[in-house]
Amino acid sequence: MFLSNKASRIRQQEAQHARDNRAEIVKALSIGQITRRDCYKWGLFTTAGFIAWKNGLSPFARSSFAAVPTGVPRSPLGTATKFSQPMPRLALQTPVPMTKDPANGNAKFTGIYAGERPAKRLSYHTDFSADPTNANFINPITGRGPIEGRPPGEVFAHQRWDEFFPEVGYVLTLGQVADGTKFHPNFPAFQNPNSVWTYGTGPFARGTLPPPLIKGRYGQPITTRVYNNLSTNRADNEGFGRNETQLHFHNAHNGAESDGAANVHHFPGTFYDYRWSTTLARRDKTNTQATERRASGPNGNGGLEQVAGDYREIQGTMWAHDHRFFFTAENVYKGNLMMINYYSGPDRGNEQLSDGVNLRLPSGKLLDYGNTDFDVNLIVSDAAFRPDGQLFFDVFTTDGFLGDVPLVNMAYAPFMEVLPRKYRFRILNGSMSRFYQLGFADQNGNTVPFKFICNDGNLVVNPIPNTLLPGGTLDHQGIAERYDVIVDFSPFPIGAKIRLVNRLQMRGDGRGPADSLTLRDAAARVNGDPNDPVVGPVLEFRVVSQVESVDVPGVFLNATDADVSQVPAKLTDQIPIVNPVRTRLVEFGRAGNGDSRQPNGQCIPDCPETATFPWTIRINGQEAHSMNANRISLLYPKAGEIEHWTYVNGGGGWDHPIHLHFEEGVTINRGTDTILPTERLVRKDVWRLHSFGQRTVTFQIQFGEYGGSYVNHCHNTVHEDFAMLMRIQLLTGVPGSPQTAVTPTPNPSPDGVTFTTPEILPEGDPRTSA
Ligand SMILES: [Cu+2]
Repeated sequence: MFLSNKASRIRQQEAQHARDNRAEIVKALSIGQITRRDCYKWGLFTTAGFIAWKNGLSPFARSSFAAVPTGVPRSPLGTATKFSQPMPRLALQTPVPMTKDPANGNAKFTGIYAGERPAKRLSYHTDFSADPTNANFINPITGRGPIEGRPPGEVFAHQRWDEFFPEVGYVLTLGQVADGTKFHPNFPAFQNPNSVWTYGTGPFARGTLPPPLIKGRYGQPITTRVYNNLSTNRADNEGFGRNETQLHFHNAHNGAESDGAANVHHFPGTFYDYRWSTTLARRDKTNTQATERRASGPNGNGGLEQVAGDYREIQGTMWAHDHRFFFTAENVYKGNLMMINYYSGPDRGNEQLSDGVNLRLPSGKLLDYGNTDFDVNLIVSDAAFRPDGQLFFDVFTTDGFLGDVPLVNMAYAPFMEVLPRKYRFRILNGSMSRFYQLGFADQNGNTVPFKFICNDGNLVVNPIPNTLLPGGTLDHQGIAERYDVIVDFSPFPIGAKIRLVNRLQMRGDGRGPADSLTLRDAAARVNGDPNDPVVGPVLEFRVVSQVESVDVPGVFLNATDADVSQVPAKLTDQIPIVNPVRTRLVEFGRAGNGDSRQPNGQCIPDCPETATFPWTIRINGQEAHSMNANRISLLYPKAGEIEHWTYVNGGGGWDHPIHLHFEEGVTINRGTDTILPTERLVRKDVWRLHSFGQRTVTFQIQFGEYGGSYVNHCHNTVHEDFAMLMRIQLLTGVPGSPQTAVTPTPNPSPDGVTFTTPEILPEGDPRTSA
């Protein structure tokens, strides 16, 4: 249907009006000018808490206003055009060595961070609790509460501290974005300091874009100290985002105290020490003497440091992001994310070194490991902007939030110069609600071949050619999923342009994917589909004869250089499927009314005043619940027990990419549906539960080495924040540790953490249920 220009203009104005009104209400609520009660009184909320459909106030009124996915006027692009700015590489962070203090076993930062207080096994909150008047341990910005956000005592001590003693350290700050930040040089406005919250390097820094990249390696544990340098005033957020954070290292094998999702958010002025252990899974069960060469990390000098554990569990492409319960979507969207690559003996990030273990995947050869000249992290996401050019998020939506501006590494539709040779791309879906289906197309819209090598950071046994995938492109990619692919540009002449193209349309309400265009059709929509500008090409590769090295700046790499990289026919070995100790059934849906809010109106932790909770999770067919940090929905009693879990989409037309923290499952089947080769027997940590077909998945899982409180949730972060999240309790700590018992619930406040005793759903506890 075509609207007259005038009708269209009126709708745009109505949409803008509605957005302004909603923004005003949120602001007034956040600074206490009005209350929820006022909203009911004025008829703005229904008793269920939804914003009523009134004068265009409904957030669900998208399609009636504007034919773009945000439901509001197109974001202003100024004079910016696609493919007119170079793609920023993620901001590589440099660690300092850490040394052990023989006097007390603390880990001392060195170099530029020598002035930092040491990292310790026990949180500084422990010292604060012992003497709340000692200024050394008090939040220096607010003068109240502990200086470290990690909860006090043994339960939140770093597990296996001496065994995984940190050898390198990073100091980062989550802060207001630096002055002069734009998503494209020709966009109309610089971002206000509170429009974007990102990581900066060093203590109490401003945030910067692009997001950071950290290179980890097996055998070299890391401390990452994160300062919160946001305003102490919650209302200083440009309409969305909560000034409290916990940083989740998405699926790295870490103790719960460092998982960043144990209800341990911390406050402006404080820091939190995360110990990223680089533990290889199964170290207590398999290859315990570290005799297997493939279970290893690069030692920095051409050799290997062998570690205990199962080489088939090696992880590579990962990321980290905010996980403040009930505010994750707002915070991650605001820029609170980074990527982390783990390097191992087989996946070394060096394409030349030949030792019988290294796979020599495309990467580069100037560095011993972790070359990124030909191994490129790509964060694909979508955003929207207010008419004044500031980043915009709709805090009222519970279905999903779609932007109308495609970003790669937080830059608007950039280009990247490549040499005519093989490249590896590590593609992360960094959106809040959007699914992608990405392919590579040449200038004529023809499919450019690729090989799929990793799913969610896990090597597949054999590379999968794109010809085995629907339409010659990647499968749907849900939020937080990572796909690593190899593309060979060598058939192309200098000057050729190849584009990364999104061919997946979303339903306008944000609930999930709709139809896929053909790659050719999508590639032809250079400026985006008229109904959804994020469908179409999002990144352009330009084949050139020379590029400067990013690994060793000043060195130039040429098209005539030999490509010594390899893509072996076999990358790893299959983990077999065995008979499980037990099975579990987890249903993600909208059953019941959502019980995140207690009878007194409070959430644990605190949630937005306006929040309602349509999303629920049901275990083994019992009552459905929404998120409550003091409720354990699923308990895993004993390290090493192999279970089979089945996830089911409860229906209703929403798609859910479900993320399990801490361990990857080996995907067994998709119920009676066909399973693609990129999932069949493949290790994953996010599984898409579609609404039409592919509604279920069964996988094999086991936990070990660490224990504590983890979570399982929908990674459509809008669903997650409206409480499609449950707590998992692992009793899998080392014998004798507190992590063999149920974790008391930490309840963070600006004055410190208090603990409560969680309830445990009987249907999730095999110790008591049949
Ligand atoms: Cu969901």
